[in-house]
Amino acid sequence: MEIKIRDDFPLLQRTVHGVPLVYLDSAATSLKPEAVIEAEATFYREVGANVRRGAYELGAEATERYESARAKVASLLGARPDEAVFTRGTTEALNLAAWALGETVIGPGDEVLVTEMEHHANLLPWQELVRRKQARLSAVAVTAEGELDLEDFRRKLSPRTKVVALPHVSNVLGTINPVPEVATAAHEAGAVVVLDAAQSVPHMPVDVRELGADLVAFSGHKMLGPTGIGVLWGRREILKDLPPLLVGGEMVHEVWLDRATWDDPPARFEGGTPPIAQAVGLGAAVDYLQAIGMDEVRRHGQELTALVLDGLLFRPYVTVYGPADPGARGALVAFSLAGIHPHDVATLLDREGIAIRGGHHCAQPLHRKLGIPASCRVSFHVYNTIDEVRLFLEALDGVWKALG
Ligand code: C6P
Repeated sequence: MEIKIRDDFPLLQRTVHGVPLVYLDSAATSLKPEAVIEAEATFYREVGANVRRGAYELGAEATERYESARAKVASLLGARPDEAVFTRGTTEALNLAAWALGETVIGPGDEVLVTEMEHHANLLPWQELVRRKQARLSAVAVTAEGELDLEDFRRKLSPRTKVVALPHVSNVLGTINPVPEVATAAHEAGAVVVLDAAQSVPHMPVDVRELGADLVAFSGHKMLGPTGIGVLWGRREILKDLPPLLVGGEMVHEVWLDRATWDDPPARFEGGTPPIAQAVGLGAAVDYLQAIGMDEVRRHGQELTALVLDGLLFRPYVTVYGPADPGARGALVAFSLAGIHPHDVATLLDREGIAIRGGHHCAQPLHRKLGIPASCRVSFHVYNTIDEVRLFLEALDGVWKALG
C-alpha cells in the first residue's frame, strides 16, 4: 500500500469559510483515507450479500471479507480472531460488557469501581447495572495533576469489587492510565477489568495481553475507519461464559418455541445482520494504520501533542488540563481561556477553518471536578502537521485579542 498521508484524505482538500480545513477534532471522529472509503464502496459494488447465511458465492464471499476484517482487527491487538466481537461502537461494546457481567458476576451488595475521568459511555452502563442489581458504584479519584489516584484505587478496591472499569486514555485529560498495574491489583481482588480503549487503540500500539484487561472496547470511526462499527475484545475464558445482549437471528445454536441455546463467541454477541461493509472498512483502516506502523502513529501524535502543550503552557491566558508531560498523554489536549466560553473559542476558530471541540466531551462528572462547565480540546491524527499546530496557536492569540 502506498501511503501519501495528506493526499490520502479527501476531506483535507476542502475549504470551510473559504479557507483550507485544519481538522483538530480527531478524538471526536477521525477523517477517513480513500482506501477505507473505497473498501466500503467496493464491498457494496462487488459483493453486497449478507454474512453467515447464503450458500451462494456472494454470501460466502461476504462472510469471508467480514471474517478477514475481524482477523485484521485481532492482529492489531495481538489477539485471536474469535476474541474480537463486532459492535456498533465503544458505547455498544461497553453496554454489552455491563449487561453480560450484570447477568453473571454482579449481585446485591457487590461493587463496580469506575474512575472520575470516565466518558459517559463507561459510566452510565454501570449506573444502570448497579440500579438493576442493587449493587454499588464508586469512583477512583483523579489527582490535581490529572492522573488516577492509585492510593485511592487501592483503598476502594475490596473483595466486594466485582468489576473495575476505566479508560485507557482519558478523552479530556489525555492521561494514559497504568492499566497493567490496575489490572494486576483488580485480579488479585477477584474483579474483572473492563477497559475503554476508544482513545488509545487508534493512536498507539496496544497489545491486549500485555495490558491485562479482560474486556476492551473501542470504535472504528476514531481510527480512520467507518462509523457504525466497533469492537469488544474479550479474553476467551471470560467471553465463553457471558450471555448475549442482543438475541435474534444468527447468534443461536438451536431454537425451540420456548427456549434457545447460544452460539459460541464471537457470533453469540452479534445478533441480527451486522455492520458488514463497515467491518470491511475497518479492516482497511487497520491495514492503513499498520502500513504506517502504530509506533510511528504514536510518535507523530506525541510530537504534535508536545508542540501544542508547549504553546498552550507558554500562554498565560490559557489553563491546560491533564499531565504536563506529553509522554504521559494520548494525542489530545483540553484547555480553557480565562473568562471565555469554550463554544465562543471554537466558533471563532471555525471562522479561520480550524475545527476544535468545545463542550463537556461527554465527561460531565470530570468537568464538575475540574470546576468548569466545559473545555476546549484539540486532538490529532496521522494527517495533522506541525504547521497546523502553529496556525492554531496563532489563531488562539487572535481569539484572546478579540474576546479576552
Ligand atoms: N468520545 C469525544 O469527542 P462512541 O461514540 O461509542 O464511538 O465512543 C464513545 C466514547 C467512549 N469512550 C471514550 C473515552 C470516548 O472518547 C468516546 C467518544 C468522543 O471525546 C465523542 S463524545
